[in-house]
Amino acid sequence: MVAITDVVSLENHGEIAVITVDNPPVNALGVKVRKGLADGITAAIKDDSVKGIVILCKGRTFIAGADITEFGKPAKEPGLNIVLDTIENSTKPVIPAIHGTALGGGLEVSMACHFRVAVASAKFGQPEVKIGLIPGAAGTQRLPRIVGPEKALKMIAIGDPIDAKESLADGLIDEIIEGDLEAGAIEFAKKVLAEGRPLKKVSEMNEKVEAATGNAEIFDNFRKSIARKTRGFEAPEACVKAVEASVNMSFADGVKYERKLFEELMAGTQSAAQRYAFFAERQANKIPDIPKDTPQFEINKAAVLGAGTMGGGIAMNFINAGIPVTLLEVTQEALDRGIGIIRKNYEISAARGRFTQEQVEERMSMITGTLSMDDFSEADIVIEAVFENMDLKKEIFSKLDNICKKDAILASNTSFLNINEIADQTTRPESVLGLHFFSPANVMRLLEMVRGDKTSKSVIATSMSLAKRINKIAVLVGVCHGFVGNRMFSQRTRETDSLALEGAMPPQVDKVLYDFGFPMGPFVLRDLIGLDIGWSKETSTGSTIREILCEKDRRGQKTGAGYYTYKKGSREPIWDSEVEKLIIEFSEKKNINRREISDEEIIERSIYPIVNEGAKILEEGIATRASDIDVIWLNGYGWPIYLGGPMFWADLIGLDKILETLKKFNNQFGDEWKPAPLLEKLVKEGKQFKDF
Ligand code: 3H9
Repeated sequence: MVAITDVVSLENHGEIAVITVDNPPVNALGVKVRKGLADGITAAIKDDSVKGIVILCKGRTFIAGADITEFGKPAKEPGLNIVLDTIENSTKPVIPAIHGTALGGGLEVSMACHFRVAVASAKFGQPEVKIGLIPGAAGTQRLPRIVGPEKALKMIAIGDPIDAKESLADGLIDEIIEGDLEAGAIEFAKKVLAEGRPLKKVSEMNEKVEAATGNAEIFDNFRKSIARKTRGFEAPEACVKAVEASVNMSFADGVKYERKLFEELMAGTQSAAQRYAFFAERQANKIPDIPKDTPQFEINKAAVLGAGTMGGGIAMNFINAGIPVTLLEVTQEALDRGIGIIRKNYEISAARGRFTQEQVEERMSMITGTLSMDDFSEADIVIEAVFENMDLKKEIFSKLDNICKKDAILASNTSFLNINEIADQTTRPESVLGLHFFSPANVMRLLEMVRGDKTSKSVIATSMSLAKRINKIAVLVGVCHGFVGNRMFSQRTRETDSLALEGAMPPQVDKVLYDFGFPMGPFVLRDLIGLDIGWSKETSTGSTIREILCEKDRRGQKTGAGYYTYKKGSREPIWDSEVEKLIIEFSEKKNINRREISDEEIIERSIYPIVNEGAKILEEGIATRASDIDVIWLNGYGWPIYLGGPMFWADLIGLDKILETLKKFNNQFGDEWKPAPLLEKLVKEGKQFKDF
């Protein structure tokens, strides 16, 4: 075996040369891999004893793409397109042997080869759009030539991978290898040689793109189909344009056009934000004082206390991951209702073709309903999801302490309350932590993990692994009222309420924040969640607009009216003069002089206090890093990923500009606007949140 570079080697197996890439963790196409591939192929071509070439990867996956950490830095030679030309122009067949994921540049390498083989579990995709880019090494030109422009549009502009079976049917691979991949790929290469198969150069396969020439409808229809989902994003449209070029331009011109679009996106802030988010999510897993080898507990059985919307959603996460759940309610009626809703959710998924009726039954068989906490004695983890009442939670944890086995993790789904107080009700506060799921808990990916003063490292390490298993993105935070997400969010709620009273009616505020990139405005969101959460008729004093609306039985979408009204069966908010009148009267009663409020002020008033609170949270050590706060906002609060999260966005806007505005509002509106000392410090030192 010959080492070509540190990470690429070459070994001849008779007449077949095998080039092996070994660049953990995901064999990304860093400069050493690119150089190794180019030099390895050149060496194999020069070697007369070699008749065919196989490209193989060590470790968990085939090449999973370009090395994203190299992006935004000066390019190093050889560029990937040069490597791909070397491969495609080889006079000897080149065949990638694919396992794991051939993604991005990895798929582009494969498509420059003459044939492709893979194991049955392999996946293939061009996910660049998810980091705000388009494929940059001819992927937008080669993929349509193999799978056709329509399929290529989906794969490139949406970015989801396809499996080996589908790839075989589409001609993206030539054979699925059963058994040993390397041996199978060598066998395949020998077969190609024995049969004297002509070398397929994808760049010259024009049949599928020519068939679509002049058919602009393909692209128009596709644009329409993704418009809603891709609102605000730049990369999807660039993907469509590049695939369109594969139909309307020569291969060489298409590659040049693709490069231009790729470079424009690479230089923009959206891709920078999306790449930041990619690494931020992975960084959140790493907790400075909890090493990777921290001992963990086994989690095979879960228990959930409370079968309401939240408890039911939480239970579904475990079931989906194959972990059986015991679900507790106080009455048989509530239990039946809760389990009924879970079944209904699964049935809806089955009706949409996500899984079979048999799988619905299989999942349902993993839930055991109970009215007795004694049935929690075998659970490895218990999650309490009852309503937010400290006394009730204390009582529950004291009981759990008596019933649950030693080493069981005792978690509360509280979204505001003090985990330390709850933990102190038990004789094992080290086993207690907060696991704050977001509604709907079976859909939302964020899990805010709250570390109590005494929570053990093993409990945190186990919970982090468990989060991955149940497909959540976990972020560890400390104890404070509302933790990170809700503490910051309540700043926005306060300000949007004030804005309405000062002159910006809900439709204006909603439009500004929707245009900013949130999935919906704050008042529409409140109508959706329900205005009556935490409200009761008995204690209502009509002291806020929300209370007045609830008193009028305008409790949100579910009652057909909240801030807006809704026609039966429709989610379309309709502005209502009655609410307008009510807000104006309320302003008058409070002696608030209504005025015209600019859209710019709405952004400053509703987003800057989020940033300011984030700075306080960082300073207090409630969040480990600014990027953790951003992961929370991206995955739990609908912050648009192309703006990176509030802390990333603040760095982009300029901390000095934000500080200046906070000071202005501090004079105008009072202490709530006092700038966080950390913000002042960073500005003074010319630093950003990312430096903290
Ligand atoms: C591209 O290819 C552009 C081309 O058109 C060429 C243009 C010229 N680079 O996710 P995991 C790290 S753009 C650098 O936890 P999993 C990751 O940070 C690229 N590092 O594992 C993590 O590091 P750490 C197109 C990367 O098993 C570790 O690998 N490709 C890259 O759950 C493990 O990652 C993509 O967008 C990378 N490309 O999932 C694919 N990828 O351990 C992006 C991963 O220090 N990657 N790392 O935290 C993925 O989707 C997933 O990582 C993958 C594995 C499915 C591969």
